[in-house]
Amino acid sequence: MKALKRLGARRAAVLPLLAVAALVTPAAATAAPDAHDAVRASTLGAQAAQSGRYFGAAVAAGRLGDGVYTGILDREFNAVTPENEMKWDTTERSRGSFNFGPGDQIVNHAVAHGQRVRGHTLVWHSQLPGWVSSIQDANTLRSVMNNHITTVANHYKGRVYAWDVVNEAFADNGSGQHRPSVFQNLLGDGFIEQAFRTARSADPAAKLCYNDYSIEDWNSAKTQGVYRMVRDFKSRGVPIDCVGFQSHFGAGGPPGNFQTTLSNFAALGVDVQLTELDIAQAPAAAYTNTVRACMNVARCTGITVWGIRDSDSWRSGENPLLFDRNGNKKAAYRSALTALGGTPTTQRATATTTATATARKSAAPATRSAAALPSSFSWSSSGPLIAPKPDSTHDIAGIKDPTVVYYNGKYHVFASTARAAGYNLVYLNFSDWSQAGSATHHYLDRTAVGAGYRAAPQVFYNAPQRLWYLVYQTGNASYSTNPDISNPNGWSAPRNFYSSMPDIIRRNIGNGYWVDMWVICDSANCYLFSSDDNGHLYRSQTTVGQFPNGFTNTVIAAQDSKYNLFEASNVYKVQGTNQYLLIVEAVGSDGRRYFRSWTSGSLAGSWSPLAASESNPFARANKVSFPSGAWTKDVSHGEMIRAGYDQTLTIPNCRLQYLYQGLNPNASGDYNSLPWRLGLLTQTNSTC
Ligand code: 9MR
Repeated sequence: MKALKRLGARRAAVLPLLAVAALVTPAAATAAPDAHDAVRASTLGAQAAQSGRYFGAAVAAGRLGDGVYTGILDREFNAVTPENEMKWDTTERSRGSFNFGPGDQIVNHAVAHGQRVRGHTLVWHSQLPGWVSSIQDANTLRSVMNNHITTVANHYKGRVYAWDVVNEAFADNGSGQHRPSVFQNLLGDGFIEQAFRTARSADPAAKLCYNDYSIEDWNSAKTQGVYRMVRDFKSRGVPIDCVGFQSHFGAGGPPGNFQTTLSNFAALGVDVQLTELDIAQAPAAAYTNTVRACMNVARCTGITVWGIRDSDSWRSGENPLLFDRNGNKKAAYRSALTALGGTPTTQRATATTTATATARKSAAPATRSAAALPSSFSWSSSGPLIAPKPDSTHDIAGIKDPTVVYYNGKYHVFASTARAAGYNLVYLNFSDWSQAGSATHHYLDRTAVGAGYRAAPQVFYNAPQRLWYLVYQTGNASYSTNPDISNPNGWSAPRNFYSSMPDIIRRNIGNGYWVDMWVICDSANCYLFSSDDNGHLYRSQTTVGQFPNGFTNTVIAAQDSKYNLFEASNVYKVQGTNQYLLIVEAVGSDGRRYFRSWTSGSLAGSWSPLAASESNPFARANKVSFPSGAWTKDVSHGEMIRAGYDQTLTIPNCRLQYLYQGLNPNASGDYNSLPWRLGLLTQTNSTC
């Protein structure tokens, strides 16, 4: 990111030559920018994410060893619900003795793959151990229930985004009343409220949901009963955030008034979700109608199917899911993806014929998607999506060096703010790229991060520590931590990774600058990369356990001439492969910024060129189409849209997206005052 006086001079010198080319901006004024089109995705989770929603699946811990199963899970879904592993008969089979093993297996998998977890379920009359159902006095049951909720919610705090606090408490008999159960019988109607209040105290950050089946038809007595309860809770301040509609449908799909039901509940001030979707025989039209009902309701924030392949379903005889027994996509899959706004690929669409299924076994979707990255790349760019928002005390000229994670239904972006006086940091979040431009900018110099030189941020969640880290440069390599990424005031004051610049950097930096610190961890170690604007990429190492302390063994990880290996390096794990990707910003022969790329089998290994030259770059303006106008010739410092958000920095293995800084080609002058803007590249040559 560095302000480079010498480069500024160099760019000024080439600008007159570029002026003619810069004017050849095809139809810039007439093409309507459409961020949505630019980011249309080809998997369920990625597409749902474009509208700030999630697409999840019920997961069984016992199937996590099945590669086809996890291949689909990690490619398609960005949320999971443990199918049975968090139920009372597993978590507290005997009183006071808790077993989180199977639930942890699923949560660990989800955290490692950037999937959010819906906790299912804290209080349910079914799958309840005999010792609970045979309790006979209210006081004992109340304390047992409260202790169960508190202990389970505490264990998963920070890792479960929403809980089905109470499941299926209403009767099917047309009364609109609660069903009989040990909870209802001993504690009365108030047990649901009690459960929600206890859950809120145990994990104040988790969303608390009521979950039930056969409440999709607005006219049914059961739906009305649940509606009255939610209305009552909201009016009395009983903590409830969401209602889960299980959506176990017959072949006819959802009732015609399902969307009405969803909007009526949403209007009470709760989010709604489809939590256990499956449809007998999976008719494509029934899936379309179901997904559309959710998409048409702003507060319908996610859909979870109750299993992955038909053979994984609790009603497997009815083939109700999106993938067949071989893991092939069914017609229902394509309906669901299309209804989400995505584009099913032709290649995948052919993968469903049973005649070819056997022959395809070795090339099942999961296997194919785990292919290594290609060796050349082409892209399509959005227009500028994020521009500075100066206020009375922040006269910002450029917004730069973005880092981004998608977490809890939102993109969280941190970036450098640049002005003649120097650099600091800004934070914004939004649920959809089309809203990026209208997001509020929170200036971090007003927080404990502090004023002065802070730039080039990198954000990630340290899952073992359950803590967010913001890494940035201050002259040293610095970081702040925060338990809640969405709270800009939660960041700690800066601390340094090193006591001073490591010797090897001091010896090699020449006239450069020490910039662009980047942390990535594998299962054993964390690595801190940095650049010196002088042709060197450095790498230090510590253990995952010691992080953020103990960075030593600083070495030169890669070197080239100054402008060929300049700055802004990103290092990522490629999802589903044993490949790591390194990209480093270079300065082209035209003075414009572009990226080169390398891969390695290990973070401490040596890097082999992937698309690493000016003629075959990883990302350079001449390999980018600009449907809404060629607004930049620089493809400069940015961040990949990751598949997850934790310290492993995992990115998808296809249809990459890169948030980058670009610049009006006619701009010139002081480097710090250049009008950098942020745009989004989407890979156009991926095979998925
Ligand atoms: O899919 C679950 C199945 O494996 C269990 O045997 C069953 C036991 O009751 O529960 C199934 O999941 C249920 C969910 O937890 C609550 N809503 C109804 C689901 C289907 O029965």
